[in-house]
Amino acid sequence: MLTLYHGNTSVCSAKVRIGLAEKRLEWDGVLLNLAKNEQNDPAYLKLNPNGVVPTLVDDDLIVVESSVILEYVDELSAENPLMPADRKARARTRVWLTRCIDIHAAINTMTFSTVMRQQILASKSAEEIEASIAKMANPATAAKRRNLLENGLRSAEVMAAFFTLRRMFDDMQQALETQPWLFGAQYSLADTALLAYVDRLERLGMQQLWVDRTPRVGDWLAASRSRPSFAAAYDPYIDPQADAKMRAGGDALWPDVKRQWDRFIAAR
Ligand SMILES: N[C@@H](CCC(=O)N[C@@H](CS)C(=O)NCC(=O)O)C(=O)O
Repeated sequence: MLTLYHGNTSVCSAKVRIGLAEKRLEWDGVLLNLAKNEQNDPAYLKLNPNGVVPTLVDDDLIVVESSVILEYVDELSAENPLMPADRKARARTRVWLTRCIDIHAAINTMTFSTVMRQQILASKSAEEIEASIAKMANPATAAKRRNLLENGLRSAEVMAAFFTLRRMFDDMQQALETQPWLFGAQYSLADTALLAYVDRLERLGMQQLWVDRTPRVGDWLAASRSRPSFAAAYDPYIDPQADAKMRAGGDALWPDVKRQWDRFIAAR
């Protein structure tokens, strides 16, 4: 039996849950409370030394990195294949899967420089914040979190995130101009891999990032969300109140995000 260590609202956990649902595979879940830092408990760090979710365990095999997990999950059965059959499309899919490392970092930046930053600063003292950051296993992740909480949208991380996201939107738009999914008529691994990231941006109230320049991204998001795999991956895990709070926080911060985005686009 597969065991997935995951988090309710974690984007890369949702990404794997979507893949498991698309493949219609049985799995056991171990939910970690990220706000309580359970991802940095010594027992979990033995599975995932970076102190992050998701982690998939299949008997004696431990798989980390959500894109690697997705590809592994796809290979577990020949039914409902997500990897395209065409060799070039497979190579292009793997490029998207590799880009997901940067894309995840960009989504983390947009989350913790805006809504999560506000929620954390409003609910925790400086000492509590520092104690929580000090528990993070990976010093690079801890330094980034400290930077985002200190600087918000002024952080240089935000421009790096915009660079990654603009490329993602542009490449998605180009692919989706002539076809419903990234690799044609068939929903595939690349669609599965990107959905949770674009979904998070929408929950952060940032849909205007694509509405004018790359509108096919919005159509693709709506079509992806209408698949049963999306409901399976999200409905049991999303707290509607927390979700509404995230959207309201994002809407309030949108003018600040837009100002930075416009500055970024103008400089290109
Ligand atoms: N590149 C990794 C990123 C994993 C990651 O950063 N996961 C986040 C949740 S989406 C996490 O566990 N964060 C814990 C923390 O920030 O302390 C992957 O795709 O699996």
